[in-house]
Amino acid sequence: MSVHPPTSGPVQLGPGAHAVLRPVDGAVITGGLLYERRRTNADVSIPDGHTRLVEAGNFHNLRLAAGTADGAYRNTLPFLDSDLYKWLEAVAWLRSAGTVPAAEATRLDGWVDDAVALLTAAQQPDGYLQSYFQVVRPDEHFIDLEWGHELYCAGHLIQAAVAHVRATGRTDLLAVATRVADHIADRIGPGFCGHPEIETALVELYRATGADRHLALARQFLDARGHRSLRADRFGSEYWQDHLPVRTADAVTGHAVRQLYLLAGVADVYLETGETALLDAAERLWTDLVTSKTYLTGGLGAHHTDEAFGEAYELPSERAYAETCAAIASIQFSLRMLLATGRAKYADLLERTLYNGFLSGVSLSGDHYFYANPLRAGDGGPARTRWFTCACCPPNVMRLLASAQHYLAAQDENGLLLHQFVAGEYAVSLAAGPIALRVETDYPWHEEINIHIGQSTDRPWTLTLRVPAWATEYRAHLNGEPVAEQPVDGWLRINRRWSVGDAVRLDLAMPARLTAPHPRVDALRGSLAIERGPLVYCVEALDQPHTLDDLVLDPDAPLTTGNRPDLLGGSVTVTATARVRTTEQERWWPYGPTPVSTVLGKAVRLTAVPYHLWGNRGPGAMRVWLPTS
Ligand code: FUB
Ligand code: ZN
Repeated sequence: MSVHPPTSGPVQLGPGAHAVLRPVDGAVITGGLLYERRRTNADVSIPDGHTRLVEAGNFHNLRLAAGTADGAYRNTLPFLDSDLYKWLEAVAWLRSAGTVPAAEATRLDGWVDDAVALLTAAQQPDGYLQSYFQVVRPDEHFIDLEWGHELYCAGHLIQAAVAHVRATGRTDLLAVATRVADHIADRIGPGFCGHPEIETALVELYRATGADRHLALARQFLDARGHRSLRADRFGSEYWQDHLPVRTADAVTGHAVRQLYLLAGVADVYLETGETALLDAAERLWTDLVTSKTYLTGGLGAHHTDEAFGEAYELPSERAYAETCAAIASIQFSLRMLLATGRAKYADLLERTLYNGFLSGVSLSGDHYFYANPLRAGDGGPARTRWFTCACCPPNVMRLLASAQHYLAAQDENGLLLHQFVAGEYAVSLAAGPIALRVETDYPWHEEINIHIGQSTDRPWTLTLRVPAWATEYRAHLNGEPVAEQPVDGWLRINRRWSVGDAVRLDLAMPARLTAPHPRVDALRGSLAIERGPLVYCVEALDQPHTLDDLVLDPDAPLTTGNRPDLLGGSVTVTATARVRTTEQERWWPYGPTPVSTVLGKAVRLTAVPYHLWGNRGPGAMRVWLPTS
């Protein structure tokens, strides 16, 4: 078995980090669903992203800032630079995986070199860098902290630069980002950004450079926030989480992406400082998030107007916002919490979000996107979009997919944990010595996961496997014999002196199942959803023989699964039974003292497809939650 050289990813914890788990660098994805989506990301999304950035004016705007182009600033949003930064980060993670063919690598590296040169030229001598404020509002630096996104852009630049140095060893972009960070530290005073993001980024800068001042600045921003010092403006202080200090807040509020990036920063600062008040806050807010403000898909954000969380249990399907960026931010937060605490529930949410509310954000073809990810759509819509005027989501998808191998496994002093099940090769250096294993699986489509030990040491170590919360039945075997150990808090731990050739097989039974909503979710009363394994299913109108809105699920009829290699790039469908409802519509006004009488007609087959695949065959009606009466 070949052991690939370690590659470096996000969240490279500092040596004194307060982490129960540490990330595993030596992970290489070799097959399966994520492999396919990452290949499309590399072959289509990232190159196409460059074209879109050129077309949208992102490079032009920076050339204006550098004084090497003429014309008007493109777009009215102040944060266009961040789209380029996320794309640069994606290229860095992609290149660090070492899987790009030589000619394509040369093309990508050329684009990156040009972008780094452009950013270097655009940066002011004092370190300031944000094309919008340099070109459009040159006298207003750090004045509009609410909407200006100056620190948000700096955060994405820093993350790109850290990825770049980890991937290439080159420090040119890191030098630009460090000058930006230092300029902000000089100029910002007691201020902070209306859109969190720089906090998590500064901790990464600290990890990459070892310079304490970056960690201190991240903590300074956490301390400053929460005293209503930003203008309340039209959405109130809760919108930017400035109504309460994060250490005392007990509910997630406001703009979902802002809240989740902030929480990723909180977890990061905890990881590097060990301040327990921050961990307590992160755990408390995570609990509020999952108890009453998360969609079944892991999606976050119930309001379109302010891209924000609703009240507790306000989770309407059709107008769910569930922005793709919010799912990504949630995955980033979950990873940090998993490392900080070692608790399996964070890996459970990470999985749910990854395979549902995140993957739905990009088309199978890799060049069309959903910005919002509703759980219900009416006839005719929505269609996936090539790029957006506010294009935060597409390059965010690219950077997450390009770094996905770093979201699968972790290590502690005793051994290796697989918290996600993805075919691949995993190598790590333990105190006991270097070890390596290979995972063969077609998860999440199928239940069987096989793990082969390819390298071990004379000393015992622990292989830990997550038994997901959804898996009510599982079987584990070691070299063909049932494993005696039982899972504890979601982890099945097998400690022994492992030999090369040892094989573990884990079967996570995946019968299709019906899921009921919390009774407080008004919008879902009387409905059920179909799930199988970690996948949420939906029904799309084009698979049904009748109008979607007139199909009533029969909850007592069996669910059957079917392998469909021909459908949507290869998928597993679930078939349920529905009755066709006909309505005796005798009155023109749909309300009255008694319900409009309806009749349930013949039984028909209802075909459900994985939610993340919906909207790949043109716009049309779709439902996750199915009425049962
Ligand atoms: O404000 C920057 C990004 O634009 C946010 O994260 C998204 O929600 C979108 O509003
Ligand atoms: Zn977005």
